[in-house]
Amino acid sequence: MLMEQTMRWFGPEDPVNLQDIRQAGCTGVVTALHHVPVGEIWSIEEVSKRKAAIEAAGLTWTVIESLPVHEDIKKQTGDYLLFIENYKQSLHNVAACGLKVVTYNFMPILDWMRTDLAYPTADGSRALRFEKSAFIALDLFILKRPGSEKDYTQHEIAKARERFAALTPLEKETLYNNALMGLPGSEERFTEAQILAALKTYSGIDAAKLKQHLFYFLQQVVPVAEAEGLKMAIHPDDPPLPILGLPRIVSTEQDALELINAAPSPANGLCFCTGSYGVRPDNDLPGMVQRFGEYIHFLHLRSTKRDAEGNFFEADHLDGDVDMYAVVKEIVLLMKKRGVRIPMRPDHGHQMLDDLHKTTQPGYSAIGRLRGLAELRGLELGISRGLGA
Ligand code: DNO
Repeated sequence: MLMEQTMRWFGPEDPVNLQDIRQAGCTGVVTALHHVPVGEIWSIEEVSKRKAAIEAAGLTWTVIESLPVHEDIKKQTGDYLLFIENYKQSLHNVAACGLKVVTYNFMPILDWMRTDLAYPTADGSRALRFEKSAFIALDLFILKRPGSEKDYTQHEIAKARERFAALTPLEKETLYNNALMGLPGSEERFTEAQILAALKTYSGIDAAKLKQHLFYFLQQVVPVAEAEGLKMAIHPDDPPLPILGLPRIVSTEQDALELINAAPSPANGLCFCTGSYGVRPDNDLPGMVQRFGEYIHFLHLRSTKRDAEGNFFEADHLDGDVDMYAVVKEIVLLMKKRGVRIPMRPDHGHQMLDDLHKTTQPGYSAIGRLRGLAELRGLELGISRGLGA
């Protein structure tokens, strides 16, 4: 029994089309209604239309990535009760259309973040990278976030100052755009004034409070998901550490355990992203697969390579700090035990070969993901046969 192989598809506007994804060897896609504003209800009509288009291309759609959570729910401000009701209605509607897994995240304001979208690797392909000094330079010297210097050590500030001094105006602009003008899948773009204003709205919300808000949200929506036969799958923070003074609450095994315990149900589960959790050396990934077993409903397989300064870049899928063999082995054993195929996608990929000459979506070009998928599929088949699974 092998994982269900999918790729992320951003909808009709995606330069990588459904046929490309099928030719990569996938049987399905994961996608979202990106045109529906965050907080609004996903209607049965819109979901079925999208599903029919995917099925017409010979693919399936069972995993949503993402059904986004409105900022008011994260802050418990404004119309958050209404947005929770809308979320529940969307769950009813997507279940009525036969969807099975709902990926979401609870990262305040910003979804995933990188400082460099074209980091040259040794073989000439381009990777996504998070460079700590560049990020701190952005925070301290470009955004000038009030109070930001309290978040860093003297050593970090000195390094960031040096880094900032060496940046050309164009490099400063690129850094800003990379970090704050929205990576694929995140619906947000911020001017400097907008991001500073948004950050201010979190001033009274620390990690403990944000956790309470997440737990409240789960206690509301998980029973609906369970009754509808849906599985909720929370994506971890990426990177898994506080940024711009914002609390981050899904970064470690302990965080994941607490959120599951807050609304215990098989419907309250995880999107196990090895790339995000794997940035922290204190996350034992194969052990987490063992211990979270029945709560893992979707897999993002990707590896990062970190250094002592707190930088990381996205390595090839079978390289870097993630022991992908050990992770995939645990997944094979888990699926055997549970008797289910867990959907996976090769997460991100390098920009390489012909894609180097194309305008591609950072992390989501076709060929790099195809390489990742091919390697992961081979790894899984070998492990699976070897174990007689
Ligand atoms: C980045 C993605 C995330 C993810 C969301 C899920 O490549 O993994 O944007 O889709 O955080 O809600």
